[in-house]
Amino acid sequence: MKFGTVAIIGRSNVGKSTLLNRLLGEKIAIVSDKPQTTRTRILGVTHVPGAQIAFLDTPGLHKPEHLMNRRMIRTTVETIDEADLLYMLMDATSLPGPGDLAAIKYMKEAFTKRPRPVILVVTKVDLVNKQKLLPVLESYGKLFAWTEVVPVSAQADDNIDRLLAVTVPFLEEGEGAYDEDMVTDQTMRTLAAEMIREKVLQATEQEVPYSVAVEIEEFVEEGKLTRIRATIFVERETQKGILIGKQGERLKLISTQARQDMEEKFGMKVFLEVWVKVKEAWREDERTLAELGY
Ligand SMILES: Nc1nc2c(ncn2[C@@H]2O[C@H](COP(=O)(O)OP(=O)(O)OP(=O)(O)O)[C@@H](O)[C@H]2O)c(=O)[nH]1
Ligand SMILES: [Mg+2]
Repeated sequence: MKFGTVAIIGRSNVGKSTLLNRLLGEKIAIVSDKPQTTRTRILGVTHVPGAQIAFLDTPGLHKPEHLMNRRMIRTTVETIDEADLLYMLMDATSLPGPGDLAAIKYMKEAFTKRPRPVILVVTKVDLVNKQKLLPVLESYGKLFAWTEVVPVSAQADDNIDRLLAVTVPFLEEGEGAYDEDMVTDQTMRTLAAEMIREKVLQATEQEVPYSVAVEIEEFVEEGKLTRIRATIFVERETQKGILIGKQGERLKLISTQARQDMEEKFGMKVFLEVWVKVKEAWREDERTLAELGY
């Protein structure tokens, strides 16, 4: 039996969480087209013949502007430090940019302290044709002495099996650290909060996605029905208005979509009540960040 931890790292929006979900064959991390979707470290455990792999999804490496963002970066740096192996993600639809170079800098710092395999995973290859892919792979390939380079599409499930196959030889001999049936360390409450946040990110633009946090106030299982009461925090009155929408339309859509996801994931009927509250500058507030688990 082999076991190892693999940190999935890279700049915001490269497709880390989409890859994690694909590697597990189950959606446990929320995904959106807005940068800074993932705010915490997310554990996902999978089994392949002869091995257990613990994947750690991380917040994207970006320039931190608020205390929350500094926490996010710290989380990623700590996760890089503890992982046995790194997947560094780069986006096939663009050439290396400042965000990628900054991400590589973080990786190199950890690598210098403790060298270990770093696999370059070039993502979203479904979006580029074969001729365009070669020069992209070449320019990313030059940025570091990568252990392996694996182009994948997490969305189209392309080459994921190859990524797993090149990973297994680098794992150490040993028993898995987690129970056979454990998939993630997130509680149902956390999953529920994240499902709501995902719908908010998908339904809003500009600064709203960054200003939103979700807290579960009540989570009660009553026989076949689960009663969930959640609060969405925003930073300003105007954001509250946007979130609620004309005659409450947007909030209704967000909660309906989130409830459907919960019912599917938890396999039970859900009664979901969602409130919106203004909490000024919560992203700078130690206590609120701690309460939210950031
Ligand atoms: N076409 C295509 N889109 C992808 C693929 N992987 C991710 N995406 C899209 O890219 C966007 C970002 O995906 P995420 O998985 O949230 O990216 P992330 O790196 O986790 O982002 P942060 O958590 O914000 O750092 C979403 O709109 C995804 O649907 C892929 O393989 N193909
Ligand atoms: Mg993510």
